[in-house]
Amino acid sequence: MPTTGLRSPVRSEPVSHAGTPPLTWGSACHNETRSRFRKTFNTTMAPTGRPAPPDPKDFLGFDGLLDPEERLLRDTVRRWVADRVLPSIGDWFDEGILPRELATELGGLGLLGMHLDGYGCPGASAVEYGLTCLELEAGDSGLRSMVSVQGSLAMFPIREYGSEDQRREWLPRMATGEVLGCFGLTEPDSGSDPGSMRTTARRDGPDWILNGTKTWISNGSVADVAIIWARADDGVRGFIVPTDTPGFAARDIPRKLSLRASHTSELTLDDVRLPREAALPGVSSLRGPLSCLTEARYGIAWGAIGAARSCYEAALDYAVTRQQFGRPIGAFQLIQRKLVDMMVTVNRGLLLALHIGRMRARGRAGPEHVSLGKFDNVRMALDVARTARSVLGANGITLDYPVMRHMNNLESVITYEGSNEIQILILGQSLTGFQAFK
Ligand code: TGC
Ligand code: FAD
Repeated sequence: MPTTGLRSPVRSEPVSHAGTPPLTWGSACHNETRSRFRKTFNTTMAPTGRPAPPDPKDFLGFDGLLDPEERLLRDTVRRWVADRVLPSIGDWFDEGILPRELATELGGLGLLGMHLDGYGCPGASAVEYGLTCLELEAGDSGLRSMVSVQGSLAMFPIREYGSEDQRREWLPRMATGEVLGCFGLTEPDSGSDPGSMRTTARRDGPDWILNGTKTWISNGSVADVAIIWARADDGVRGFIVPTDTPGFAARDIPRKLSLRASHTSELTLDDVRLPREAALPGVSSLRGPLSCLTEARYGIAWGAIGAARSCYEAALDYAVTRQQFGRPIGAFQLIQRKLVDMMVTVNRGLLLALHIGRMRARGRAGPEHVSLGKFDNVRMALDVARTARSVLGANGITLDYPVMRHMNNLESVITYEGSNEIQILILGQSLTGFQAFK
């Protein structure tokens, strides 16, 4: 499993042309100038002849845009998902479970908190984190959720806003998967509008007392530690709450039709007493939890393509083998139209995610860029899943194929981490300057 540090920035200094006439496109028609141009910019002549036909499962040659370390990581995660998840995921979804030991295995692979630096975290690049989310979600959104919540929502706030003692105490054990975390922001009456939260944190001598209810919390009932956001006298504060603290309780939300291979829980905090050191010292406003969301939304922008890719590939494989009217259904124009739409959409989503990932690696992607990625890639993934479902006919509604499982999962993905309506409003505000939430 490769661990990579920060990449050196892409060359931005101007190319030196000392002693040579300025290079312009007009002059590039001269052979000598053209060869100097190619040398300077390290280009080659476009090869003549027909290139190899595209691979239906990598139409644009996306692999060629990745560096060897990125490909190695991607292949490692893809193989692990194929060996460890795909054979059982239908049953787990059916039974409404995700085995806890997967977290330890993911920790062993270095995938928990992978994009964080230090304290046992590998410091992977934004693209490496994204590719990992993609491959995990090609398995199931519940798996990617487990990793998103652990790395981006539970470990990130400790890394970003925690004290040195808090980082040392929690992060190394969370990176291995020994300790599993959850993130409690949403409440029964505060979903899209977390600023209206009612959970309170009041001081009592050297302690904090937390009261309130959090709901729809991924990993909630299996977590060892919860990051709880609560209203304190000086603003919204984050607290590190061991889940065995008296007054803390978690119960799974039953009868879900989506994200079934994931524990989604309601948390109650009834006079939960915590020492002063449980509060994250680095933030006391909504910026704290909202900044965590940017981290996790970024992973979803990639992850959703994994679900979409899995649906597209299932539909393609089905279309070339399933016979009706004496021919494979893939030979009919209407089915080809669906396959082409899905292929184009998946490829476009990949390029968007990679572009935002490269921007992020250079510190150039803000929350709005991440919202663009989450917004567009999740809606496209849901479209692909619905289309793929139709290609599979009746078989498409079973757990023998991944399609309807992904489709149902994506109904959660389009809602959590800020619904697509909220992403639209974030983007709308960015375009117009007008805030249209309230
Ligand atoms: P607003 O006044 O706009 O902002 C308050 C402060 O936060 C800052 N901020 C951000 N910082 C970093 N990243 C972002 N994305 C940020 N968005 C806002 C902002 O600059 C300000 O900072 P400061 O220093 O000036 O105080 O806040 P608002 O109350 O008007 O809300 C804006 C809105 C609607 C966009 C926000 O509330 C929102 O995003 N709502 C959606 C809620 C949401 O996404 N919840 C997700 C819960 S967690 C979850 O779903 C996990 S699923 C996990 C899984 O299984 O994968
Ligand atoms: P509401 O906010 O009530 O919204 C209902 C509808 O109204 C939505 O379509 C919404 O887009 C729309 N709407 C709301 N406001 C506006 C507006 N201003 N303009 C236009 N439309 C609007 N939360 C956590 O804190 N931690 C977790 O780990 C977590 N995991 C989750 C796992 C799952 C499986 C699910 C389904 C949810 C999870 N959530 C979690 C909660 C999730 O973040 C919320 O469901 C989400 O933020 C939306 O809140 P809500 O469901 O209360 O919907």
